[in-house]
Amino acid sequence: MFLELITAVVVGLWVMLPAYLPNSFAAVFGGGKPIDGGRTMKDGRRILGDGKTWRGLFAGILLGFLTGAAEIFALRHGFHFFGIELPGFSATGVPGAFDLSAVIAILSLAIGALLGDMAFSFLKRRLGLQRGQAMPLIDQYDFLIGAFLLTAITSYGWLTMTLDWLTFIVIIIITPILHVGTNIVGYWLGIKNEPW
Ligand code: CTP
Ligand code: MG
Ligand code: K
Repeated sequence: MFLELITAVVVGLWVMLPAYLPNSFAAVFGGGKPIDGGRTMKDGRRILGDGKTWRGLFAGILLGFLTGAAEIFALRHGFHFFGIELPGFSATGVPGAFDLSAVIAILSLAIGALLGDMAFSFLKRRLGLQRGQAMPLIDQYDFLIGAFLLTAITSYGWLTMTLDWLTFIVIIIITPILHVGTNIVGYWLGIKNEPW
């Protein structure tokens, strides 16, 4: 049971890395022109706000893609985690296969994460929350919801083949912990404006 749990944590982190990194790197490389162009809606509030920028979006997508590509490259060279077999991203199930299905899965994890983050910023603005104001649970899960949704749409077969229920539940439990942890570090380093 203990080994199963460790395996689920390692596999979960491995598979979600192309979704986790875009989010953190949007905060590092973000800034500049906001995606909503500064526009407001009828409620008088910004569509998305200054926290969602083109640079953050594209830096995130690029970094997510490069992360996934690096993981595939590592698998091709026989990388494993202390004997734990790591899954690939291709629907063929072959670790290290860098085909169209793998590219689609990686991009879906990265783009889905950033779109989820954007969608919930839209919701936060409609609820009257300022940019950066905390919305517990949503701030920790927005990108994960987006990543799972888009990946389920484009790569459902790969997703169900790769994540068993235990790994899926482990991802849901560790994601907010990781998110809060990295944001506190980002805040100390002066990268994040708020520690959430
Ligand atoms: N960021 C960005 N572009 C994105 C996403 C994030 O530039 N598409 C950067 C912004 O500098 C943002 C930071 O990453 O401030 C942290 O992201 P997040 O916490 O999601 O944004 P908030 O500033 O908290 O804004 P919101 O209230 O809309 O979530
Ligand atoms: Mg925030
Ligand atoms: K967010």
